[in-house]
Amino acid sequence: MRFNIEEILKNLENYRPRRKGWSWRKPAANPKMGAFHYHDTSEPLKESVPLITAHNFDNIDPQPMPVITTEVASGRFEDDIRRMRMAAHHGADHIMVIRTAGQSHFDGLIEGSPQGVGGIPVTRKQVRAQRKALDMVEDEVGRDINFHSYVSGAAGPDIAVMFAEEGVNGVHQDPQYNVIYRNINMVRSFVDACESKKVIAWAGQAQIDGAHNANATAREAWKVMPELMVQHAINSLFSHKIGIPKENICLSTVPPTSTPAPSVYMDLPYAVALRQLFSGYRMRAQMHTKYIESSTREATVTHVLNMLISKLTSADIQSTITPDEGRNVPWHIYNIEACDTARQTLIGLDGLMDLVELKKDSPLWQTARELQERAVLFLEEMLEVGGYFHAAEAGFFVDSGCYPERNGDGIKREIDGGIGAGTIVKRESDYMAPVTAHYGYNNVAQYNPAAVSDPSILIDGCTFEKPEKIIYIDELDDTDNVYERLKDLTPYHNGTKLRPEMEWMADGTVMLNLFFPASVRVAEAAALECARQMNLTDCAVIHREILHPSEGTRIELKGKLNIDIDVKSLVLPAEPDILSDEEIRAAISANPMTIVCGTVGEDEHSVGLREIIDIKHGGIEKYGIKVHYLGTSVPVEKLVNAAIELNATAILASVIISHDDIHYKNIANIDRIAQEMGIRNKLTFIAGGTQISPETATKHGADAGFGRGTKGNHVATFLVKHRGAAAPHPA
Ligand code: Z98
Repeated sequence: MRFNIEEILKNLENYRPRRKGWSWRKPAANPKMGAFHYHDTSEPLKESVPLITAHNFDNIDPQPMPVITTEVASGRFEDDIRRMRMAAHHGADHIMVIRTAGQSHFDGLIEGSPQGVGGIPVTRKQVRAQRKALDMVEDEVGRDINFHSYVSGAAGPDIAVMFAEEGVNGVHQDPQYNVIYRNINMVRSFVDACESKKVIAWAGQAQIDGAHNANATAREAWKVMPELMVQHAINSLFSHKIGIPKENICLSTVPPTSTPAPSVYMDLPYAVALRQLFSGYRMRAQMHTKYIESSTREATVTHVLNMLISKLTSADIQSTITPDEGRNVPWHIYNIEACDTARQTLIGLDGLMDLVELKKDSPLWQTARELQERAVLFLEEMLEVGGYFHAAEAGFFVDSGCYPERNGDGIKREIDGGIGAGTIVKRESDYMAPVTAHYGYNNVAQYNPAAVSDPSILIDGCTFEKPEKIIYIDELDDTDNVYERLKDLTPYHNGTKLRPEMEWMADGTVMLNLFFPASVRVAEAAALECARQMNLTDCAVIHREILHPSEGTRIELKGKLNIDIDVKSLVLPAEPDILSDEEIRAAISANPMTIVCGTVGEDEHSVGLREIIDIKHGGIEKYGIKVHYLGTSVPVEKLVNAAIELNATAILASVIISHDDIHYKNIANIDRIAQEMGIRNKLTFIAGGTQISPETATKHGADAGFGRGTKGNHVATFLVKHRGAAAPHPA
């Protein structure tokens, strides 16, 4: 059953999260699944969509140990809910909601669910609706789903409080992100971070830092390895000192480089150095994004190499980023593909470290040591210049030299500059705030000594203890709200109408893959013209790739197909009735079967028949059927005689040549001769060939006819069923 979005939106004002805090996966109690023994798997899901190849393996769906993240970035929360559910069934248990508005620029909490013009912020309403939906998803998959967004910007502490109230389980929080990337005043950012981190600690949330952004911003990403460690160090120790337990502090680590660089040779020593320096903290591994462009193939390899590093070292959370960040196509399919890439790779690498070890006498350790030394020197120089604020002012960060080299191109921020400069005032000596999870001194003892450890008793509990005190504000805008967005979509939501979709219900978006023997510019123009002639609107090229400068270019294009399919009007072809391989094998083993076959008349085309027979391509031999292949141009009498001699169950006649209807005439001949010989009712007679229509073949006397697209299992299923039916042929 589909989720009913309107039902989820009902009564949101009274929704309360049913749990708080982060959940890690539990190791599998049973290391066996199907035919296999696993080494580092977690508890399986109650309901899931296994990997596409799983049908060959009893549909098992082993789950790796790291929490798997998917980034949901379409912005429309009502559509993201459906994506979250799909992702959870593909193994994601960490749903990160990307705000599409650059929310760090807002100086307060936004209410309702506005889309605005500059993107979509995260609001209480959407957090509530999504957390409520995720409760339902948790029940389906039988695993906790961690919900996550960002505590950054000038409104960071407001957001932190709202997230703690609403049961958000994980957050990014790193004041360095504000300073470097959003130019928010550094003093304000660190003071705000103290408040936010207290709240994060209270809510039991996992915290991810922002160091990876340096890697994604630096001119040459691999040069900032020492700085990345410094950024991790600043945020990790700061957070721990404020009260977040180490096991909830996650370093956001990204392999510093990408191929065609010798990436593992460079990334592995970095990964080792980081894990040595920060033992006790958690690793959130994310693929490198700076060099991701628009090829899903390329991004997938980057992702897989990232997971190789994770396996060779460690990862507590494995992120999966789709190429969205490079080309703004935040589509359902890419979330699901990336979750599957993670599941497939991590399970594929199960037990790796039981088999291999990192070579002791290799450059690995030396390079790791050197990186650590560079990071320590960086910290020492920060102390020399007067601490973080002065270092940030002097442009220490995101400099493209590998410290201690400097290129002088670091991002410089002024201690007194940026958004919110001058807004920090010293607390009065009798400052008092009757709230839970508050940083710094708080003169509550004068009112009630018990309030020292629990200040909110002074107001009979704050919103953390008394959620009924939260003021829930619904949509404020009459035209820009979820109900308006849902209005015309009922037939799509209830499944009576269909329109193709990539991110939002019935958005009409489709993707075309085209190849032209032309240069990029010509291919692009040709692709757009094709799309126009296919009646697509809003077309844009989303990926271009030269396969050869003069032989051709591949183009991926998106567009909108504004047509509706009335589901009732669809004519669904009957499902082919195919037995499973196991069922066919069991039937043949219980009752062995011999068949004779050949191409008949003057027909030399044997390839199709061989494909139906040969084990190599899944032919009927693989089920244990004994096949006597009589060759090509076999006279029809010979086929029938061979069937009698070998006491065969069936004749398979391949008839390709069709002029003068010779193929059907030969079918009729085989039927007639078999009847004359008195064996027709004991035989199964199948005719096959590219020009064969099943109906005409049976009209001419065959028991079945198989045309184009036939596979061994189709024929084997018929053989088993027809023998089982054993209805005597009318003489
Ligand atoms: C990730 N792919 O880390 P705005 N704070 C930190 C961030 O890293 C980010 C924000 C805030 C990345 C996702 N990260 C991008 C430390 C963003 C976001 O104001 O919404 O842009 O803040 O998973």
